Amino acid sequence: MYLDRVKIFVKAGNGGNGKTSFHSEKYVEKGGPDGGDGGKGGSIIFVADKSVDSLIDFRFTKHFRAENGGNGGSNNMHGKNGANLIIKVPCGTVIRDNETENIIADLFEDGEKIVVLQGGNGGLGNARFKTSVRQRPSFSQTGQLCEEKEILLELKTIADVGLVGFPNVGKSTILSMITNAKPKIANYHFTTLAPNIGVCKYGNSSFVIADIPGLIEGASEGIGLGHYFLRHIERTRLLLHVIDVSGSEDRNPYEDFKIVNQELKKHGEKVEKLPQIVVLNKIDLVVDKKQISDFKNKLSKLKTKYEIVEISAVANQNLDVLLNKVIEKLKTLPPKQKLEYVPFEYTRPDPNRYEIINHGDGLFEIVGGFIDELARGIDLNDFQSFSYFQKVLKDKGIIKELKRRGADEFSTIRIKNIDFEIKE
Ligand SMILES: Nc1nc2c(ncn2[C@@H]2O[C@H](COP(=O)(O)OP(=O)(O)OP(=O)(O)O)[C@@H](O)[C@H]2O)c(=O)[nH]1
Ligand SMILES: [Mg+2]
Repeated sequence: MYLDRVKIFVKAGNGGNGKTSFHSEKYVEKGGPDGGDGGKGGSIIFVADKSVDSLIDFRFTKHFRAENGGNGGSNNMHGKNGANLIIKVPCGTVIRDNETENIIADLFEDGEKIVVLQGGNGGLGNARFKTSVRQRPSFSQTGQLCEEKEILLELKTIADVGLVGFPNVGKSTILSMITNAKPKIANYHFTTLAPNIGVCKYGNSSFVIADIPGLIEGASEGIGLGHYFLRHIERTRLLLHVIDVSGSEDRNPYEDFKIVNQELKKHGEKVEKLPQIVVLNKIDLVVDKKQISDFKNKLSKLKTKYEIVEISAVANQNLDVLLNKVIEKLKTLPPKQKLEYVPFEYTRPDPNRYEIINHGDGLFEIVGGFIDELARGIDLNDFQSFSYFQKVLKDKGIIKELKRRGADEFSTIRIKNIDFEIKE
């Protein structure tokens, strides 16, 4: 099975918790706070790797989690940072957020990487909350939690040249003759069931060429193997439209040419507009040369002008002519390009923003990134922690804002799942 589109789940590591502890030593009473900070969680990083050529590794492994940060320890011991998780994908993998289908990255070049999810920050240990008036803070902060995200990996092969045409016309044979690829070749339709890629080295030039399954009438409606695999030639620069000009299967080569072009058109503008070199294959089987001139005549009457090369792939006839043409043509074409997209990023709520929601009946709820962050450090059963929390609300102007919105000492203030009252 060829896998070129797959959903997976990724999660960055949570931050480790800060520690609440006090220095203890024989004969030393009431040592100061010495709780260390939690470590940072590992991030999820994708990297394009040329040694990976499909998404098959993701067939059964669907969940990827980076390591959590370690908790802080006594003696100001910092928690261990969680290891990043590096996930290798083939060059040409487009990474999307599954929910919105927004593109996060198009990993194009070997070694290109992207941090898709940042690991959570570690919580601060109680030593960090020591002030002149709070000598022995009895609270610390918990680590930042990270959500799991569902992402979509889609392989859009990067090749300079794409081979298209009806089944059995000799596409894979051409690939096998001009590259080191060893595709399956046989005298029946749909021998090729998934894209094959090869590198053609010729003289001082080289290019990457992709062979995809044959197209038949109705491919865009899913007939045959459908047009599914056309995504692998979407970002080629040039197509070789291969024709069995001998009509060896009692087919009409010109009809085939029109049908395949129709199917390319239905797949979309990008593929339709790609320049084509028309490759008339199997000339070794052509008895009456008129077959070739008829085909060429018909082509010459079309608005689009095509370059035509006559070859026999099995007899290795004129393949050098073809290669010279391809290399010359590629020189005139724009380089391979990434998709055009505005990169989508997973963001955490802004840690400075908050919002007050008046639910009526004296209930006010405060939400937002500022509250998320603050809530990591509150233990309402702890007097000190609660006082610290009220102070932060006051310093930030939130108490004032609550009052302006109509809250008084009888109102219930809610953050997360905690209710409390304003204390003067
Ligand atoms: N006589 C002759 N036979 C050829 C030539 N090129 C390919 N063939 C034969 O045509 C048959 C089909 O070749 P493939 O290369 O598998 O064709 P394909 O276009 O990849 O076919 P699908 O993968 O099924 O779409 C094989 O039996 C080849 O040996 C040629 O130039 N001359
Ligand atoms: Mg084939």
